[in-house]
Amino acid sequence: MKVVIAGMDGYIGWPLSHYLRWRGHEVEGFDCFLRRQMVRWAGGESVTPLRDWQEVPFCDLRLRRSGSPVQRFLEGADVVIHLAEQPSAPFSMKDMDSAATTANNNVVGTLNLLWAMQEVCPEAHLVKLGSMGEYGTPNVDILEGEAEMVFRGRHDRMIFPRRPGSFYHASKVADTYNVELACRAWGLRATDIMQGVVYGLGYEHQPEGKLGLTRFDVDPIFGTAINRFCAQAVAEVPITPYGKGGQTRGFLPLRDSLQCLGIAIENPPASGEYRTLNQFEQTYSIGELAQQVQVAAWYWGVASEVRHVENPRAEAEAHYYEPDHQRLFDLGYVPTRDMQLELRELIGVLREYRDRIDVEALLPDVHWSGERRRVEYLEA
Ligand code: USQ
Repeated sequence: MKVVIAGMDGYIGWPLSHYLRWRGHEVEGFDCFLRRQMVRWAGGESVTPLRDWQEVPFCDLRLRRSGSPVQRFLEGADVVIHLAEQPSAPFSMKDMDSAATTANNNVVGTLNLLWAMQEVCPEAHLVKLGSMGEYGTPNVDILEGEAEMVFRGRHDRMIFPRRPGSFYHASKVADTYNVELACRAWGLRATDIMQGVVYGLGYEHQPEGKLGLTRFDVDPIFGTAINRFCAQAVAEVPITPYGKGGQTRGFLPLRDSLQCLGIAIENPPASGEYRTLNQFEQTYSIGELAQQVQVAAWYWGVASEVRHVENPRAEAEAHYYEPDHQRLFDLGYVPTRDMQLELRELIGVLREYRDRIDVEALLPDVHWSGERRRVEYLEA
């Protein structure tokens, strides 16, 4: 199939392009390098060195005009994978400008892509990266797809309710409704992936069989929980669960994210169908993950400390969490390997880049309340 990846320069986009070529697909892609810029604005830098940006064609999804580069890229596409979004919750909660940049980049970019697909490749399959964080942590099970609604004796089926925890996650909710509408109105076919938190940096399918390494951010704006915890262990500073550490999320290794996206592509929905896939391997609490990282670090002889810090976010720190995630397993998803093996590999690679981890910049200073100050460690 001819696959076009919007956002090919990112954490998932670049390894995905290699994975899909290895699966026999013809892959093209583009990026506007916003992620590289924003990480630098936030004072961070990928721990792994980045390839030359000229290896990926430039195209900005937000710039829409007839005959624009976006449309030219989409000509003849069987699948369009949309990863070209600002991915950070803390960035979106920093200030008004960051919230607006998030909404503009994500919501307007997605709308432009939808209109371009409707014009150029209406039969193509859109695979859109959403987030498990769209649902929040409701006190009921989270369904995968529509929910039966019963109100005052009448029934209907509607998209499962959302309660996003940041303006970033809210931008993904807006995307969800826009993509679903495009399927109903124009007959587009789409898979909306509600992805959990991805961790790891290694991927296969490289020339000479070498392990590929994707970009790896560990700063408090663009780094995510497990990746940050591993970097903290390697840098020999405390691992920092926020608050009580009972926050529970779905997680999956990068390799499994690639496998799941491949499965979604190779099993498309029907024309006009809007399909949701909840994409994660297993749920863990943040406190459990800190311990898992401690154990993996110990394999390398590194004794790490876990110290809780005050939680800069507004989120439940102990809650019910039961999201369905059967559909990908039914389509053939087989988790690649044990979390400890993945964490060991990750920590082993990070040890080689130890000097590139900026220890001074690891504690967050963006609070959901609007405050800007470094968080404090909590009493043990
Ligand atoms: N957390 C800590 N300590 C840290 C970093 C994070 O305790 O040093 C906690 C957060 O408070 C939160 C949880 O870990 O409760 C997850 O935070 P995160 O920064 O790893 O991930 P999140 O902000 O939720 O967003 C990430 C990706 C986003 C993706 C999402 C999937 O950046 O693109 O959509 O994971 S999910 O979380 O399921 O929404």
